[in-house]
Amino acid sequence: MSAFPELSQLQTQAQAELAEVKDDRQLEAWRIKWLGRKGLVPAAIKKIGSLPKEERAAYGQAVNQLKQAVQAAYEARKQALREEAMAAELRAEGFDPTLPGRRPQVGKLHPVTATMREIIRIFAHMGFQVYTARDVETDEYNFQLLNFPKGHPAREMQDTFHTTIPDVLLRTHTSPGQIRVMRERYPEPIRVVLPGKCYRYEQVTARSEMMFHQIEGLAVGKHITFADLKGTLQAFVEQLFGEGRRLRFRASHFPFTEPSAEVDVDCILCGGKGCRVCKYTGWLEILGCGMVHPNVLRNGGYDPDEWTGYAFGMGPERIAMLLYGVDDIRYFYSNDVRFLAQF
Ligand code: 2NM
Repeated sequence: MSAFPELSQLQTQAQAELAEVKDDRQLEAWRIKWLGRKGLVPAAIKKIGSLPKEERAAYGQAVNQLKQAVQAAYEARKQALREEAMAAELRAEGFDPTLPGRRPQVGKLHPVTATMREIIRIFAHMGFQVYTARDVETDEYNFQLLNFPKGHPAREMQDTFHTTIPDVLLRTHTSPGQIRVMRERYPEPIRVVLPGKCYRYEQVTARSEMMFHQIEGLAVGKHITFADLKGTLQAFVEQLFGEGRRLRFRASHFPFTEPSAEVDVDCILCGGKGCRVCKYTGWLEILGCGMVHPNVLRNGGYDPDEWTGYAFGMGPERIAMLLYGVDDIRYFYSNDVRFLAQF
């Protein structure tokens, strides 16, 4: 640059004037004077044309450097002015951006919800769809179509919440949804799980609440057997409680399945040796199941001479109690954050 002292001087002057710029308006005036179409820098560039040929290359390089330096100085000043303006605005508002942030409290899933989602995830991976049915049901769907005729003792056992409308009630189990699925899907084969709330008018104790959840499963097809049920439940239990878990099927009775069974898993705490959790039996009861009763298949629209099916049902609260070592179901619904925050 020393070869063209007039260019060095231009740059020095431009920078000196830029340092005096205090606001956007002055900055714009400076830009027009130095970089504008008729500004001093473009004028210096135009001078190339009037120089002898031998000097043009060296001058062109020098003037180009000048232009870039002046432009960079302009951008830097513009950015600095913007930051000063922002800082002034924040100071005026009394806002200090250097203070540490306040973390918002983030909630988490209720342990029963987390358990239900895990159970649903496992069945979804085995090809089961999720079907969400209504909580308010009719006597017909909640009992009659499930092979609980009027006067059946199981109906009195499940003390029911009735509404002011005759024969309209809160479902006592998620099973009425099974009839709805069958009536909707016939004549397709079915593989669904039905999660949801159930209601029973009974004494609240460490083991039972008036509102609780169920997850039921249903498979209907042309060749479904009890062996399919056993294999599906074995796979489910191993994913939920760990590989190598042993299952025990005990003969039982439900109105909507025949044959019926209750299923135990070897105690997840002691592995079967016997402890307080399994009441020294080595086994934990975790679900009920069976082959769908011919009457129930027929009520769903499926001819039991052509179709078979299995069904199962479990209580997510009970499973959450086993998974998390909770010994009283009432903790789940007492809304004590000290309890809920542990999971
Ligand atoms: C259980 C146990 C055994 C069940 C049966 C049906 C239906 F409607 F398909 F027949 N739904 N759920 C069932 C069977 C439920 O819960 C402990």
